[in-house]
Amino acid sequence: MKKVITYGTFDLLHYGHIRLLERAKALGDYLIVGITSEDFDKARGKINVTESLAERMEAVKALGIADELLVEEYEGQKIDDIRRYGIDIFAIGSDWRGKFDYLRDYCEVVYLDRTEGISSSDIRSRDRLVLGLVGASTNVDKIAREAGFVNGLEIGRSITDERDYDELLRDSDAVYIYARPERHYDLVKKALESGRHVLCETPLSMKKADCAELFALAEESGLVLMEAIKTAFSTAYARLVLLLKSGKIGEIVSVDSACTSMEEFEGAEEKDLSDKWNSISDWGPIGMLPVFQLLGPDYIEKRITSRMHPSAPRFDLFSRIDFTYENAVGSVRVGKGVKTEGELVVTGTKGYAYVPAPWWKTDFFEIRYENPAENQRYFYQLEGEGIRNMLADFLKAAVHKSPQTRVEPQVTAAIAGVIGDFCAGKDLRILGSRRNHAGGNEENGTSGENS
Ligand code: C2G
Repeated sequence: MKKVITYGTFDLLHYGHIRLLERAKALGDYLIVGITSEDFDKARGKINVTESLAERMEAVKALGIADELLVEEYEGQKIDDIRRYGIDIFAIGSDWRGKFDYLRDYCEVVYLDRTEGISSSDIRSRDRLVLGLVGASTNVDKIAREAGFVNGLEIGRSITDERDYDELLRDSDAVYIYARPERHYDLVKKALESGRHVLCETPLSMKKADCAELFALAEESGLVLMEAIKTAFSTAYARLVLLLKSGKIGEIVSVDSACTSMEEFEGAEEKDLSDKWNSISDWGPIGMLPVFQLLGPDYIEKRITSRMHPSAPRFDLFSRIDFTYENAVGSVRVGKGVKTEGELVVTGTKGYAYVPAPWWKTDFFEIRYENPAENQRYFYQLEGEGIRNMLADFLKAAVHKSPQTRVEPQVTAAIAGVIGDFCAGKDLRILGSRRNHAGGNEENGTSGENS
C-alpha cells in the first residue's frame, strides 16, 4: 500500500485545497493529512487564521478524501511522521517548491501545482474592515505598519486634527484612537454612537465610571471596544498569565513590575510638556496590567508616590504604585527619564515567575523554584510587539464576533481609576513637595498627606 502525506492549515477550506487533496490522494492508496495547530501557525508567523483547529479538522474530514488526520504541532515533525507512518510520498503545493527537498532523505517528495486565483487570504480579505487612525505618534505608525500583516484589515484615512473626526468616522468601519488620555472618552463615545468599532490607546479613560459607560454602550450597539494594551496580546505574556492562574507557582503573593524609558526633559518648561504623556499615563497601564490580571481589580488600598518634573507639578518623571490586597501585594514602578531594570517578577508560595527586561515585549519567561533543576523556560514568537496579534484579535472580534478575552473590561476600568486618582491627587504622595512647594498641596492637587 502506497502511503501519501500532506500538510496545511486549511483555513476557510476552498477549491484550491480540495484539488490539492484530491491529487495528493491519487498519488497513492492511503492519504494522511496533517493539520497545523494554532501554536505552530503562530510560531511560523501565520496569525490570521480564522477557524479553530477543530473547525479546520472537521472541514477536511467532511470532504471524505483523507483516510487519516493528524495535528502538526512542531517544527521538524514531518520527519517524525514520515518515519512513524512509513510514508512513501510527501506531497505539497508548488508554492513550497524546493522548501521540502530535505525530506527526500526519507521519502519521495512531490510538488503539485497550486490552483491559481483562490486563497484563504483572499477569502479573509472579503470581510475587510477599514480602520481609520486618529493621532500622531510612533504608536499610530506602528499600527499602520502592523495592519499590513493582517489580511482583511485595511488602513483608511488618518487624521491628526480632531476637527476632521466626523469625516474620518464617515469613511471608516472602525477607528484606532491615540489622543491625550483626557480626550479618549469623548472620542470613543462619539465613534460608538456613530456605529464604529473602537480600538483605543490605553488608558481608555481617566475615570472608572466612564469605562463602564463606554463598554455598556459598545455592547448595546453590538460594537467592539478594545483597549490597545499591546502587551496583553503578546503570546508569552498571555501564556504566563494563564500558567500562573493555573497554580504553577502556588498562590500569588506579590506582583512586581517596572517599565521605564529614557527621555530628555531637562530644562523643559511646563508648556513644553503639555503635549507629552507623563509616566503614569504612558507606562502605568502596562505596569498595572499584570497586577490587575493576576490579583484582580479590587485592591483594598493603594499608595502612589511620585517624583514630579521640577517645573510641571502634574508631570511625574517617576511613580511607584503600591497595591494591598487581602493576601497579596502589587508594586508598579514607572518612569520617563529614569532608568531601572524593566522586569516582571511574580512571587508565589511554591516558586516565582521571572520575565526579563523589557518584560512588556518579551518572547521568553522562566518559572523558577527552590531547586533550580525544576526551573522551566518558555519561549514564544513575538510578532510586532504584540500589536499584530492585537489587530488580528480586533478584526476577528469585529467581523467574526469572536469573544475578546485578552483585556477584561474590569481591568481597563481599574487602570483608568488609578490614573484618575493620580490626577485628582487621591492616594498620592509627592516627593520633595514639602521643600519645593511649601504648603503646596492644594497647588499640586494632592489630598494633603504631605503637609
Ligand atoms: N493550495 C493550493 N492552491 C491554493 C491554495 C492552497 O494548491 N490556491 C495548497 C497549498 O500549496 C498547500 C495546501 O493547499 O499544499 C494547504 O495550504 P495552506 O492551508 O495555505 O497551508 P500551508 O501554509 O501551505 O501549509 O506545515 C504546513 C505546510 O508546510 C503547508
